Amino acid sequence: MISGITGQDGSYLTEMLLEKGYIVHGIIRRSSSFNTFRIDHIYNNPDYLNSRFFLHYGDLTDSSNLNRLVEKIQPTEIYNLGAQSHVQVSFEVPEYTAEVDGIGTLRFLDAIKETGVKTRFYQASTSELYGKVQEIPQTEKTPFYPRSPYAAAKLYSYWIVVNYREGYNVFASNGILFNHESERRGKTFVTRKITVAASKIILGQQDMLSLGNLDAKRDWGYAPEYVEGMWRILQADRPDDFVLATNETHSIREFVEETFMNLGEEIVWKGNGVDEKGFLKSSGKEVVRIDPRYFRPTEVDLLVGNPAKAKEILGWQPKTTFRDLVKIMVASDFEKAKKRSE
Ligand code: NAP
Ligand code: G4F
Repeated sequence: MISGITGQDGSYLTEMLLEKGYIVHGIIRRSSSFNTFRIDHIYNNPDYLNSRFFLHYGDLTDSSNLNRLVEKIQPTEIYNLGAQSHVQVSFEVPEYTAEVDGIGTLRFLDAIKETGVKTRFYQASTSELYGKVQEIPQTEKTPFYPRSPYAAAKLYSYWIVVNYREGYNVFASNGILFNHESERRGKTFVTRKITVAASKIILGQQDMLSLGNLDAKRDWGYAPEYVEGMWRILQADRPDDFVLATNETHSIREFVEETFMNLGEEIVWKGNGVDEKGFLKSSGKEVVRIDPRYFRPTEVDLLVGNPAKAKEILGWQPKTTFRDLVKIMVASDFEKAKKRSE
């Protein structure tokens, strides 16, 4: 059973579990427009639909719905990936974010406890928990310091997972995942925003890429590898908490440079602070500028995770490098822009 099945991770996880022979039940939100584009190819596969792949309407804000679904489906594994997952948006809708990303997890865990269903529970915890980092690199033992309503809500989820594990013997684990991206990443997250915009700029379909803080650093991995890590977390002998990360960090500025490099262009930066601009070296055309609208009230300056525990206990390690990740995303977005397919 997967919440957040229509998201980046949900779609990759579904593919992986179906390939392993699982029956997958996904929770989708009712929407006035289509929100299933990442899983339509699975839905439209006659081998899967109504035999091994089922979708149910539901929402993490609705406990009676979650109770009913857990009781009806009797899942052997639950992956709680559903969330208002955008950090900047969480400053605009803090209460809703707390409801979904914090209390939503409690609702799920309590449904397991009250129904007595024997299952394993994966919680999509996050490197945002480290926020104003207390240690470099971050490990499972690094103290948390959340810096957004999103991170504060996820902090509650992290601890309620630990509490239900210790108090009620629920097999519940936290995957503390550092940023992971892909060609399916939502277009308002910075990596995909950059690869989509740069592709369109090169093709003459867009003039400018507006960004916020160029100097924040993230530990970026490739999403399909991270969902495999989620699965491994639930196959472990006992429930526990694991960091999944690459142990490498790069700035947004580097991501921009690497993206344009893949498109055959070099970026030259001029100016400082909000007046800084990025130009194509070949033509002098201005293509990147700073828009303070994308600054956050509190920023997470640097994330870099040490996945040694996951390697040792789960045999998990990332494979895709930063350079390969950018290459994969640019190749996909450039093709889509050429075909004007998204
Ligand atoms: P995503 O693409 O934004 O997907 C989020 C999913 O949650 C979507 O399916 C969304 O449904 C669903 N959702 C939102 N509100 C919901 C609600 N009230 N009830 C039920 N479902 C709801 O996120 P992602 O990148 O796949 O991330 C998956 C999970 O991992 C999230 O919990 C995220 O916070 C966490 N995480 C992500 C990263 C990362 O780098 N990607 C790192 C650490 C942790 P709609 O399609 O209808 O909007
Ligand atoms: O791509 P982002 O929005 O991702 P962020 O905030 O790191 O959160 C993502 O990763 C978390 C794991 O650490 C997840 F838990 C969370 O659900 C989500 O998937 O922003 C990355 C960085 C930030 O420092 C931001 O200030 O990029 C900076 N940034 C600069 N300009 C921008 C922009 N971010 C966005 N979204 N848009 C910009 O224009």
